[in-house]
Amino acid sequence: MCTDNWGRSDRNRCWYFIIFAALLFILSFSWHSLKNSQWPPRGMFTCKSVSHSTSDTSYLDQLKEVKLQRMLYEKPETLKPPRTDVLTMTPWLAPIVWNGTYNIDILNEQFHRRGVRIGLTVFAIKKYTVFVKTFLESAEKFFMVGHKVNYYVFTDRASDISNITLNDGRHLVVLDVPSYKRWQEVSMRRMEMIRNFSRERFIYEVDYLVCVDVDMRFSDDVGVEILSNVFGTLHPGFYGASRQSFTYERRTQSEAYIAADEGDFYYAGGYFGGTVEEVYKLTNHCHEAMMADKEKNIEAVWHDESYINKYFLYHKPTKILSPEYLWDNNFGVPAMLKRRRFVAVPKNHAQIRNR
Ligand code: 5GW
Ligand code: MN
Repeated sequence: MCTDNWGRSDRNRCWYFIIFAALLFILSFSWHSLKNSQWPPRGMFTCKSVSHSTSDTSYLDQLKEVKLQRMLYEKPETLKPPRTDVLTMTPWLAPIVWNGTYNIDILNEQFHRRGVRIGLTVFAIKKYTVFVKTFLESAEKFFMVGHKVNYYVFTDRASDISNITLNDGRHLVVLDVPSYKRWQEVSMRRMEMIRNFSRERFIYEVDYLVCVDVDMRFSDDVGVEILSNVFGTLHPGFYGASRQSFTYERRTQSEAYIAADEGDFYYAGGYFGGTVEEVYKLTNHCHEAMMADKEKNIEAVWHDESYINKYFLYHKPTKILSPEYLWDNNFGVPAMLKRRRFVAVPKNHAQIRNR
C-alpha cells in the first residue's frame, strides 16, 4: 500500500490511516474492558485457561451435608437477651461463654455430627502428681461427656500416675517429660512441650486441645460450648478490674510488655485452647518470646501468663470463657457466677511446692 512510486501526500495519508486504525483498535478494547470490567479483555493476550478440574465434578459436589435433627426448644428472643448482667460478646464479636447464653443440645448435635475429638493436656511435675486422680475422676463426670476425649498427662513421675477406669471413647496417655528445677520454669516450659507434642502427636490424634492447670477439680459441666479456633479464659481475680490494675508485664524490655493504655481482659495462664493448629501457633509464639527474654536476662512477672496475655492482645481469641470455667473459692461466690465448673483444689503451698 505505501509503495515508493506513490506521492508524498499519498504516503502521509497512508500513515494517518494506520494511526487511526491503531487508535480505533485500542479504543474498542478499552470500551470492551469498561463494559465487561475485565482487563485484559479475553483474547487480547494469549492466556492459559484456568481449570481446577478435568472432569465435570467439583470439590464442592463432594461436600457432605451436616444436618441437624428436628429439635424442640424455646425460641431465642431478639429483644430479651438471656444475660444483661455480664458482657457476652467482645468488640471483635467473640462470644464470652456464660451460663444461659447457649443451648448445649444444639451444640452437642453439631459437634457429634462432626465426630470431634478433644485432647485435655495437664502437667503433673514432681509433687503435683497428687492432683491427677481427682482431676481425672472429676473430668470423667463433667468434661465433654459423650464426646471422644484423650487425656494427655505430662509428667516426670509416670509410675505415680494410677490407671483409673475411663468411660467409652476416652483414653489416658501419659507423656514422659523432663522436670525443671525452678518452679517458674516448670510452669513456663509447658508452652514448649505442648508445642512439641502438637507437632509430633496431637495433630494426628485430636481436633481441639484444652490446656489447663492440674491443681483443679471439675464440679459442673464443661462441654463443647468452650470449643473454638482459639480461646482464652478470664482470670477469676481480674474479670471486673480496670486496665491499670491488670498485672501485665510493664517493663518495656520484655517481649510480654503491654502499655498502660492497651489490653482487653486479663487472661488466666491456666486455661486456654483451640484447634491443634492454633494451639501450636500460640505455644510456639509464647515459647519463642520466653527464649528471647531469657537471652536478655529477663523473665516476665507472671511467667507464661504474661506471655499469653501479650499473645491474646495481638491475636484476639475467637471465644472467651467466663470465670465459671476457672474459679477459686477464695474469691467467694459473686451473684453473676451461676455455676462453678472448674475450681482450684486448695493446696498447702509449703508442702506441695518444695522438691
Ligand atoms: C511448683 C512450685 C511452685 C509453682 C508451681 C509448681 C509446679 C507446677 C510443680 O511443681 N509441678 C507442676 O506440675 N506444676 C504445673 O504448673 C501444674 O500443672 C500446675 O497446675 C501448673 C501451674 O502451677 P500452679 O498451679 O501451682 O500455679 P497457680 O498460679 O495456679 O497457683
Ligand atoms: Mn493452678
